[in-house]
Order: sequence, then structure tokens, then C-alpha cells
Amino acid sequence: MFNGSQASYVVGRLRHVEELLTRAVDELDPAKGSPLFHRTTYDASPTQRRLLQDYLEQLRFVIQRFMQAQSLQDSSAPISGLWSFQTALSFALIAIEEMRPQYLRGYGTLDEEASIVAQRFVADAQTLLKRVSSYLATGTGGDLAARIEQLDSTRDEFALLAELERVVKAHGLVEFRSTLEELTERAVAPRLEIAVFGRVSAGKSSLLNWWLGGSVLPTGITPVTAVPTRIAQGEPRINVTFAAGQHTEGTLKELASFISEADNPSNRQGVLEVAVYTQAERLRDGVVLVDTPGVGSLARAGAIQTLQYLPRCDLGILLIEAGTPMTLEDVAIARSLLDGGSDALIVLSKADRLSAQELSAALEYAKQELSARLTVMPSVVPISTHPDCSTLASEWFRDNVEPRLDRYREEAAQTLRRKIGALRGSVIAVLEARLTRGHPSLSREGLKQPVQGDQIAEGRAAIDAMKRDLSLLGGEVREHVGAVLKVGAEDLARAWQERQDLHGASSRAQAAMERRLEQIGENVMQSLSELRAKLEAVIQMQGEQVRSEDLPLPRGLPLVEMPWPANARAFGRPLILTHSAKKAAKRLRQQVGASLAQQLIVYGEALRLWALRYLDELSATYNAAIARYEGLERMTLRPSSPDSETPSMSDDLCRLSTWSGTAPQKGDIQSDPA
Ligand SMILES: Nc1nc2c(ncn2[C@@H]2O[C@H](COP(=O)(O)OP(=O)(O)OP(=O)(O)O)[C@@H](O)[C@H]2O)c(=O)[nH]1
Ligand SMILES: [Mg+2]
Repeated sequence: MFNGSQASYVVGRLRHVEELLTRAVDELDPAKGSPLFHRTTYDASPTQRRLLQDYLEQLRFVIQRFMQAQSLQDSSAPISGLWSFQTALSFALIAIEEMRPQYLRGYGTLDEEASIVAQRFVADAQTLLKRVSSYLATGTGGDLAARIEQLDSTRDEFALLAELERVVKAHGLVEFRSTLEELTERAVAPRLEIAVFGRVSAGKSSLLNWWLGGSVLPTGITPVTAVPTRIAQGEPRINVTFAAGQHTEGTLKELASFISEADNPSNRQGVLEVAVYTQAERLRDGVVLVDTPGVGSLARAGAIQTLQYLPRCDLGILLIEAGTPMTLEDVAIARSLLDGGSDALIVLSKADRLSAQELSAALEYAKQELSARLTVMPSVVPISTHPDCSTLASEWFRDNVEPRLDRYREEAAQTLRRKIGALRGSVIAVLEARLTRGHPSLSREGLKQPVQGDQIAEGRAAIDAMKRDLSLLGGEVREHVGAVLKVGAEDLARAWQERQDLHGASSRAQAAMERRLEQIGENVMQSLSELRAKLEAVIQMQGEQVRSEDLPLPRGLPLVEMPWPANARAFGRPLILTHSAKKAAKRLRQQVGASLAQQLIVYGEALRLWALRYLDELSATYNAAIARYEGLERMTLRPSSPDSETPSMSDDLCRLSTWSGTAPQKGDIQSDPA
């Protein structure tokens, strides 16, 4: 009898033998081997193959009998097939990555053309592999149909979506899966993000608590909110995401321990974002409220995250404490929201603290200041969340917020309907191409042939390259410290030489530095716009029936927030001792260089994250837009479908082509055995 170790050694050897010979026998058969790469030639005759297969069977029998007699068992636990697939995908991604030009150069010089070809291929192949990977990651995608089923089936667009899901699955049109997923996601949760902004203690969290009808968020007179907090309808709980990637769940009571300045000073715990779920009457389905840390020099740690929310929200509410002077930061936030294409509302908070007369003066002042500085004038309304005065808040909500929510919802529904309609057109085109085994419908669809696979891949490579360039952005922005200081110093030295008011010169210097930073942002914006134009051209090259306006526009550059460093007032004085710009620059560097560098890092990071988020959105839309062409291309390359498949395919084509948009069709489909 074998001891335990011997038994497992013997079983291991036998498993190896079976694997070796199974593979060797499979490789003799052209139908079973790899369709692309052949390690062996197919020189075995059918009779030889048969014989070898029989011998292998015999060997298996002998092994099995031996194992039974010796009570040997394969004790290695089987691993999940899907997990193993995921692992194989990871290795495949690495192998593709290793085809980038920098690796190829290790084998000799690489000319420009070869380098472009390699980049294109890597981007293309990785997009596909990542799509498979995300399909596996989202619970193996089997729930897509279930998620669609939960949608309101009386709405025709959802009935059509369900039908499209069925057709895509039935005929293996995997190219359309990611579009289906994106549309389902939008349909399930028509997200609408409303974020509040403002200086520290402006009353942001208090306003959201009023909105939620309870003390959900911590408030207080000192800086409180240290981490952006997203609030949505749901079973009461919190979900914390840390910058390092981990997550933790908790109760609403624990919220303050993650987001408040007192319990998590300067966000030392490295919390990236907290999601709060709660039930509240005013919190409608799909609406996400975002509380942000106050902007301003006192709240540096959270400011970077706040800045990222600016371009991202659908509606931005800027709070300015009634009766306080408007700051450059307030104006910059309002401008950034409006420039970025978000809707903006401005409220003068804590109105209860002022008399009626003072309040009307404060309102007048705020309107004047804003209209002098903004091209579009948002509404400005005084509110209060104080229990004695909360009718102001209720009226504001009724007159300013609710009508907007209705409007956004209608707009979102329209976009969704249009996109589902476009997907229907694409699926029809592919089914037709497949049924007719050619492309007779292409001219009708306005599609050009051949499909420009090269350009499609080049578009992906361009997105990829931009992402890689962005990783260098932080360092690039930091390198601007010297240049930014020089701009400021020259201005100050000139003021001194010309005996101008140094205080005025100091704010001009600040503005010049900010301008310089804005230029970096604008350059990034410019590159993103160029990339978008390039992708648009690629899409248009594929056909005429393309809605390139679907490609999102880059909008809402992060705000440059550069409050004058705390010790800045002091540096007017030492400058009086010099009138050379060079010396001024040196002094400036000594006094504010370090804090300026810190702010530049913050800005660079905000800019990078903003651009990455845009790129993700751009690449998802691009891939969705060209899915139909890739589908068509694959149809021409793939052997045409067996005749047995044709009837159900033509039924599906007919059903989709004549989809009339009446809800009862859904019943028809459900009773269909297909
Ligand atoms: N009288 C009055 N006080 C208010 C009102 N809204 C907020 N406050 C008070 O103002 C202080 C700051 O309120 P918060 O809601 O914490 O302000 P915040 O903007 O969230 O502050 P940070 O999170 O630190 O940026 C608290 O003491 C609130 O009680 C209001 O409408 N009226
Ligand atoms: Mg707060």
C-alpha cells in the first residue's frame, strides 16, 4: 500500500500522462487543434488517428483500474472554470502588452510604421480582452436579461431592449453586448447627480440634511466635511471606498467617523468616497446628491476631490453665505459649472440671520457681482434651513429644483430611446448581412466597404496613447513651478520699478500664475478635443448613418484653485529691496515655492483624473459606435450560418424590422419558444 505522499505523487504522474497524451492525440486532428497556430502537421491518416485514439482509451482504462485497485483518488480540488478563464485572460493581456514597441525594440530597431502597427494591434486586442474580462466580472453577464426584465415592460423602448438582448444572445452578436449593458445600466438607474459646493461652513451639509429630512450628514461651525459623500435612495447603510481600493460597509451612525474633519483629520484614512443610502421623501429614484468638502485654503485635503465633482454633476448648487463678500473662489466655481455645461443654482444660505432689509441688499450685491463676472446668469435665491425659516428652502425646492428634475428626466429618457433605436438599426444591419451572406444591404445602410479595421484600431491606439501620456501629466505640471513663479516675479519687479501699488501687482501676479495653470488645462482640453475629432472621423469613414454627436464633448475643466499662499502678503516687503526680476523670482521661490508646488500637484492630479474619466467615457461611446462595423466585418469573415439557423434569424430580422412600438409585442415575444 502506498503512503499518502506516494499516493499523491503517483496520481500526479498519472494525471500528467493523461494530459500529455490527450493533447498529443488532439493535435493529430485538424478539427480539434488550434485553428490559428499549428504545432504539428496533420500527417496522421484517419485510420492512424483512430487507432491511436483507441490506444489512449485503453491506457485510460488501465490507469483507472490501477487507481481503483490501489484506492487512489485525485485529491486536488477542482478550481472554478470561470476563475481559471479569468486567470488565462490576465496572462493573455500581459502577453499582448508585451507586444508594445518598447518591448519590440529589445529585438532591434523598429521603424515608425511597425511601431504604429504594433500600437494599433495592442489597443485593439486589449479592448476585446478587457471586454471579455468585464463581462466575466459583472456576475458573468447572465443577469442582463434579468435586469432588463425588471424594467417597466409597458414602456416600448424597454420591450425593444429586451427583444434586442434576446436576439443578440440567440445569434451570438457579442459585439453589441457592451452597448446593451450600457443602455440597461442607464435604463435601470437614470443617474442624475446634484452636487453642492461652497466655502467651508457655507451650510452645504445642513442643506442636504434638510433635503433628506433628517440629520444624516455631520455639520458644525468648524470645517466638517472632509470627503465627498454621495447620497442615494436605498436601504440605510454606508459604503466606504478607500484610495487604495478597498471597500467597507457600515451604518449611518458610523458616517462621521469616515467623513468628518474631527474624526478623520485631513482625510488621513485615505477615504476616496463614501456612498450613503437612505430613505427620504425628497430623494427621488435615480437622484444622487453629493456633499463636497468646502473649498478654500482651510480645506486643502478635500479640495482636490471637490474640484473633480465640478465637471461631473448635472446640477451644481453653489452656496454663498448671505451677507458675506463674494470671493474669487465662488465666482470661479459658478463659472466652472456653467462653462462645463452643468446647470447651476446659486443660493444665499443662512438667510434667517439677516433682516429683510439686509437680505435684499445682500441679494442685490450677489446678483451684481455675479452678473459682472459671468456670461450666463444663474438664479440666485436666499434660503435657510433654520427650523423657523425653512419655508424659504421649501419654496426654493418647489420652484427651482423640482422642475429641473422633471426636465432632466425627460431629456435622459429621450436620449435612451434614441440610443435603443440606433442599436436596433445596427442589429438589423448585421442580421441582414448574415442572412444574405454578403453585404447587399450595406449600400442601403450607408455603410462603406471594406470596413476600415485599421482606422478603427488606430482610433483605439490613440485613446490608449493619450491615457499613457496622462500618466506623465503630474510631473509635467510640477515642472511649471519655475515658470509660474517667473511670471509672478516679473510682474512684481515691474510694479516696483514703475513704483506702482504693490498690492495690486501682487494680485495681478496671482492672476498671471493662475492663467499659466489654466493654459496647461486648456492644452489638455485641446488634445482631448483633437482626439475626439479623430475618432469622429474614423466613425464617419465607416458609413453615413452615424450619429457622431454621441461622442461626448470634453467639458468642465477642473477649476484652478490657487489661493494666495498664507505668507504672500509678507513678500511685498522684501521685494522692495530689489528691482530685478531675477532676485524677485528667488525671493518668491523661497517664500511660496513649496506651497505653490503643493498646489500644482493637487491641480495636476485633478486634471489627470478629470481627463481619464473623460477618456473612459469617450472610449466606451467610440466602441459602441463602431460595434456595428466590427459585427459586419466579422460576419463577412465568419463562415455563413448553417441553413437550420436561417428561419429563426429571418423571423428575428422581420420582427425587429417591423417593430411597431406597441407594448403588446412584448407578450408575443415572451410566448415565443425561441
Ligand atoms: N442660522 C443658520 N445656521 C445655519 C444654516 N445652515 C447651516 N448653519 C450652520 O452653519 C454651520 C456650518 O454648517 P454646515 O452645514 O456644517 O456647513 P458646510 O458647508 O457643510 O461646512 P463644511 O463641511 O465644513 O465645508 C453649522 O453650525 C450650521 O448649524 C442656516 O440656514 N441658518
Ligand atoms: Mg459639510
